[in-house]
Amino acid sequence: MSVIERAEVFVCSPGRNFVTLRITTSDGVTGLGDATLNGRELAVAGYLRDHVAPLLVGRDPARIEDMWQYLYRGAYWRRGPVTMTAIAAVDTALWDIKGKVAGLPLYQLLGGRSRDGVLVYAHASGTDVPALLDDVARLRDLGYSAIRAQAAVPGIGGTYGVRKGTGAYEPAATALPDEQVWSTEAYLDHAPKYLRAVRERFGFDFHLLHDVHHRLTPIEAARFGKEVEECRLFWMEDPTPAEDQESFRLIRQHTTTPIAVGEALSSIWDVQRLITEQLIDYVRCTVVHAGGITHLRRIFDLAALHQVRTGSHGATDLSPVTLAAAVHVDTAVPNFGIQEYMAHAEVTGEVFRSGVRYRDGMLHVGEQPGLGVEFDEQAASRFPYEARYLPVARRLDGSVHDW
Ligand code: GCO
Ligand code: MG
Repeated sequence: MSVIERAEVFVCSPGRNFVTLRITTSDGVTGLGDATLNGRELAVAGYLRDHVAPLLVGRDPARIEDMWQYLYRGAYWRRGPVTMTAIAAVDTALWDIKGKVAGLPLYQLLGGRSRDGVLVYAHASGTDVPALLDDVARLRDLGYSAIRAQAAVPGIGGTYGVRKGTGAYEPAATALPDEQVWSTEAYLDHAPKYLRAVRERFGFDFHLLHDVHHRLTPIEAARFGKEVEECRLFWMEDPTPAEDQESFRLIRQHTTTPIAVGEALSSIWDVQRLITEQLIDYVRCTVVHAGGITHLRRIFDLAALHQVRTGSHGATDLSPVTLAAAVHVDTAVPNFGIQEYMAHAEVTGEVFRSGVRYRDGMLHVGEQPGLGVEFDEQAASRFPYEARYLPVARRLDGSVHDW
């Protein structure tokens, strides 16, 4: 019987930090898992190296479900982003191995194709409204039929989610957390205007999305959702923090603007009520932060029962390993909605070679066995870890705001 021989953790920074787990079996088959938790990378690397890798050696790599239960129940300490990201990395690597052993791409192991391609949304942003409109035009020319729009809010300096100049969108850019200013009043005044400007200029023949980044209270989010109904958004994302799932009921009572939540949530229990009580329309959990393919499928199956569709997180702080795994899952599940897509920096491709391809507004998985991603350890060693943090938001009076 083939057994797990090695589990190695690599932390590298080709363009941004990534934590990668590589499991090798006694037959010489390798599997990859992403373990990147933006701004807390080394916590997961340590969890894997110190507390998980020693438990894997000698075990059967084919028993994926059992391994998941062993790591989740066995730890005693349940849930939480660090634990769930570590479990996700092991789970993803084992699915990769299973695919390679079977000689099949991952989506085939998940039940085969439900669709020919995976609809993605791209990111338009602008430091002012004309710049945002130019960016939307650019993405439409590239063939995207779903576009997220974010513009800087006047009078409060840098706004999260808005690219500076022509640089890449980079959510974790500074060695210590940058402290940004936030004004709910200014945002609520400005955002509906630029979303309307996008629709006025380009019409309704494409999906328009917007990310609120957890910055509103439920009643503010209700007002915002109501005000932008005429823009017919595909979704408003993270309108309010989601620890209190019940708080979404208030938003729901006031608006038909669809709601998407889940990128910062890591287990089925974190979205259970949101899903079963139909308080959201899209669940944005993804492979890396929600316990891997095994657990994500459980979340998506629950969502399917309640007419909630998928909309997996896909920012560049998720490695190409996660993107590939997500696109395999997206290809297979019946209740797929949309996939976030933000192309990785070119230099990331020196370390991770992925079979995922963009074409005409969609992503496509390759037919390579498993995930179809290769990791170049030599190249990775040229890009050592660099401390990088997400910004912190403070209100005009200096107090910390929700995020
Ligand atoms: C998105 C996100 C990202 C996250 C980032 C956190 O919708 O893509 O909100 O910008 O904030 O991935 O690490
Ligand atoms: Mg988001």
